[in-house]
Amino acid sequence: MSVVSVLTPVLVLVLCLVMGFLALRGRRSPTAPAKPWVDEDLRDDSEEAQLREEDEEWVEVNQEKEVAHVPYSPQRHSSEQMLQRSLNFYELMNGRRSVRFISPEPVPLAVIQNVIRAAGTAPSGAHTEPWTFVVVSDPDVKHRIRLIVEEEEEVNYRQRMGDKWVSDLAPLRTNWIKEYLDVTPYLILVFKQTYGILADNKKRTHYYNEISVSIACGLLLAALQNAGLVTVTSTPLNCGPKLRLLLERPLNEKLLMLLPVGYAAEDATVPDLKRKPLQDIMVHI
Ligand code: IYR
Repeated sequence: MSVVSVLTPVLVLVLCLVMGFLALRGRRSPTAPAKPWVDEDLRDDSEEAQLREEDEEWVEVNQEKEVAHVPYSPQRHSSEQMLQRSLNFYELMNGRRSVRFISPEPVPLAVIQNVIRAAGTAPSGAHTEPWTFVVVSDPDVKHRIRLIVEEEEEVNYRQRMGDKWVSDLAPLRTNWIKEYLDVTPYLILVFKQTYGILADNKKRTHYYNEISVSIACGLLLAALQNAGLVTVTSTPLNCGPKLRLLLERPLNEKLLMLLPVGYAAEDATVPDLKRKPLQDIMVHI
């Protein structure tokens, strides 16, 4: 028997072992995507865009509505008043912090309705107002949301986010356990509507829907701060489809943000972060 034929089974075995090892390693640490923070569910649906061409179900945004243009003269202030008002508003907003320790103390629903009214004043592409704010106070639904979010976030922290992201977050002391989802009086789940559905079931394009809803979220945060309430802008990666199903939202709605809302807990703490000074964020030309 030649040396080669004696060695062949050994070589095959070694080859199998190496391939098996590589396969297992690949499964344990899947290659991290280039941008792990991009939620697949939030991507603009390219299939939908292609269908749009042939689909006769779509209508022009303001097809049937003749919109009148009316005079508009907003209130003006003297320079001194403007200076004072802008400083007051800056100071109010500078006191805003992302808070993860929220009190269970009840908050009047009318306040939540008003902050959502304020969010709904945001500008939007072609005035399509592509937002839905789902307010949850039912303890059972809040708990189910918590279970969905914690299950996904554990996978996010352990696998999807990767070491660099997790270590970048270390100063914030966050993890996948989200007690605030059970505790806070309200959860506001902000959905972007990727397209509109009219009463006759025709669809209409929601231009810049993610930017529009993000602006609305900014106003919502300012309105909460103004009311003396706190929140944390959570964006639970990969939870969108399950939460959409749980909350019985239609397919054109994608979860952009989940905001637990209430008073700050008495023993709440926040990381001692500093904001960039004006000269680092403003360029005057
Ligand atoms: N969504 C996770 C992780 C997280 C990500 C960023 I970027 C933060 O600024 C904070 C947390 C979580 O909510 O824990």
